[in-house]
Amino acid sequence: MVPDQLDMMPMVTAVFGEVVEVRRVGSDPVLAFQTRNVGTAVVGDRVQIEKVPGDANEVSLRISELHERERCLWRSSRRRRSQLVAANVDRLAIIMAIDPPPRTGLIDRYLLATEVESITAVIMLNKIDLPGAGPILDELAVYRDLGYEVLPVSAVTGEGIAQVEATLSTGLTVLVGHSGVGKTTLLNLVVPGLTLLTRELSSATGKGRHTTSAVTAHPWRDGMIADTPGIREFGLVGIEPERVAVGFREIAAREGNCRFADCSHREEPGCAIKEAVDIGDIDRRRYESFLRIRESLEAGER
Ligand SMILES: Nc1nc2c(ncn2[C@@H]2O[C@H](COP(=O)(O)OP(=O)(O)OP(=O)(O)O)[C@@H](O)[C@H]2O)c(=O)[nH]1
Ligand SMILES: [Mg+2]
Ligand SMILES: [Zn+2]
Repeated sequence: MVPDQLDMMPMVTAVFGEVVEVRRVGSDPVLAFQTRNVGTAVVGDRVQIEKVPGDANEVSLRISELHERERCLWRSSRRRRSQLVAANVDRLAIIMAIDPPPRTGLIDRYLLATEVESITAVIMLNKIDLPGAGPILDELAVYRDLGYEVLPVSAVTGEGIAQVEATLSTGLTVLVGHSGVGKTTLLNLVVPGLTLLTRELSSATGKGRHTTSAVTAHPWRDGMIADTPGIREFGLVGIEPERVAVGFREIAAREGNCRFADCSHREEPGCAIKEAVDIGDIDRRRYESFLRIRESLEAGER
């Protein structure tokens, strides 16, 4: 459940190495030094700040306390084994686009990460001004059937933006997805006066410049919205293979009906999950995605 109001405790909204930006809803941001014995802050961290004792003219601030984290968004990749992207996340906005096209397997991974941490998830399909939106929305219908909000939007025509503004108006939302789907463009459109650099395509190289390189959070109505760098892969962190069903509502809801309590939903007789797939009550692609993620975790993805 996303709270209506963020608490008044200062929140880390950007991290620049030794210095972090901290703000409360309704106040201007301040800069504060990290303190080694307190731990390394990430966006979303709730902190206490204090004046650095010393020269009376100095108004340096530092973090004196880092509060316990809840609802963490972790990820790993080939380059970095595991990384805390943001803490105290209320909502994950999974941004897909017509181009680059969605990868449903990536959506399933994000949904697993949110269900495990009790983070609310919404799915946005951006760039619906481009041709090909119809079939992609059909493909995403399975998520709506599962109870997730699916918002078709276009940052170019403005279609669906009012709904995005309303949906993201409370709590800390983190925008995630592939590079180039339009996360920063959407955020600039929602938050008045925000002018984060977005990716312009260079006609010479066809490669994007100004892709987002850091996590930064920005106030919007009663909440905050954080932009993140686009990802190529979303490696799961700290999830045991046995828990993958937590991320698949349609599987979790039927697990108790399998003949064997420890059913892996692969070859066992009396498997309620396979039966539901066979009669079309569970989407076959989602079931295969479930098996794939589980196998990947069993093979040692961390
Ligand atoms: N046609 C169309 N283009 C869009 C739309 N939204 C964004 N774009 C374009 O998509 C490109 C990428 O946009 P960004 O906002 O930089 O994408 P991003 O997801 O922030 O990318 P990273 O920062 O690399 O993760 C830019 O050229 C935008 O102008 C849209 O709704 N329709
Ligand atoms: Mg960006
Ligand atoms: Zn089973």
